[in-house]
Amino acid sequence: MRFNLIIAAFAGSAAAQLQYTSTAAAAVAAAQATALTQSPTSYVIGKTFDRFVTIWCENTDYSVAAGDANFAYLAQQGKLLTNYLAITHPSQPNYVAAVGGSTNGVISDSFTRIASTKKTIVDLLEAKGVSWGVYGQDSPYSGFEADYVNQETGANDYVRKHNPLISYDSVTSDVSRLAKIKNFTMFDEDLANNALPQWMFITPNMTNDGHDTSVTVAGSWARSFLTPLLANPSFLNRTLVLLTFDETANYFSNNRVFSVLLGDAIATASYGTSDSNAYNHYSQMATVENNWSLGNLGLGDATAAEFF
Ligand SMILES: *[C@@H]1O[C@H](CO)[C@@H](O)[C@H](O)[C@H]1NC(C)=O
Ligand SMILES: *[C@@H]1O[C@H](CO)[C@@H](O)[C@H](O)[C@H]1NC(C)=O
Ligand SMILES: *[C@@H]1O[C@H](CO)[C@@H](O)[C@H](O)[C@H]1NC(C)=O
Ligand SMILES: CC(=O)N[C@H]1CO[C@H](CO)[C@@H](O)[C@@H]1O
Repeated sequence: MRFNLIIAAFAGSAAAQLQYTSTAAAAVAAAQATALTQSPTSYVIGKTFDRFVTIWCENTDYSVAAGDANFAYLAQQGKLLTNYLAITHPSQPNYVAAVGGSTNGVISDSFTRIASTKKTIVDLLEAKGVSWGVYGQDSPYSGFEADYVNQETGANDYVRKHNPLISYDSVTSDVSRLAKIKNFTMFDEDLANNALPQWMFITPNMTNDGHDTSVTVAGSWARSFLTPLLANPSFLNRTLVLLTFDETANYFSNNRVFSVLLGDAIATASYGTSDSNAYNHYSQMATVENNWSLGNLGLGDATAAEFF
């Protein structure tokens, strides 16, 4: 896995690209065949929801997302949060913070590892028996720790920096935790088997999250991904969904990102309404921690406002 990452770092030149696709493809195929993958389920009853799902798109200012027809449509299917701020720039520390209550000193998108003494929401969830999973679109196998390009076009596809847990040694040093860091093939399988976990973080690929494309692509993807799920009882079973963005594109703004709460945990009477309370990425942790009485990490999660 480290080997793939090193190869990926050379992927800039055409020759290196070729080396990447041939060498890494063989290594990936071998690992794909043996990678441990796990989908344990649980039904720990929460106070207001029994499942939490967050879906992250990329690099879009609030007003730009609000102006997209599909994001605007989704806001009508739930409650819009009009004062939700990302934590920082660039991407990676926002993902890291949303599960660890702190950016843990991460200030860039470069390869990073966070010391095993640093805890995450996973420690709290596991202590109470709440199942969890990360689904990263186009990751080639469960527990993959590097970056992965589209094997036909060479385009950036799955990236480590958008995976919230993969930089934490407390996660990657544990094979059964790595086995719960999966791809969308596994999401489809888990959904079909009614084996989705109670807490999940979903990262679309670099096309669908808008990173390498536009808000139009991200909005269209989000609507098409969510619409069938919001009608599927093996997804929607006292479920709270938070659709958000990692950060704004404009580094000189207050980092306000367009965020919508969806799912049957939201009363239909509040569909199409908005909430102007101050939230941030730590609010996801605060909400989940209170819902299942998980305690907290004593970091950003301990002081953030919870949703509702
Ligand atoms: C997704 O992960 C599973 C489990 O490791 C693997 O078998 C499958 O081939 C992966 N799907 C894709 C499209 O790479
Ligand atoms: C991302 O996924 C979509 C399918 O949802 C696919 O069409 C697109 O090619 C993928 N992006 C990359 C870079 O492979
Ligand atoms: C919904 O959740 C309950 C427990 O809260 C569980 O018993 C039931 O099997 C779930 N239904 C589906 C369709 O997942
Ligand atoms: C998000 C959520 O469900 N919050 C609730 C968690 O439980 C506390 C205490 O019962 C409520 O006050 C919150 O509204």
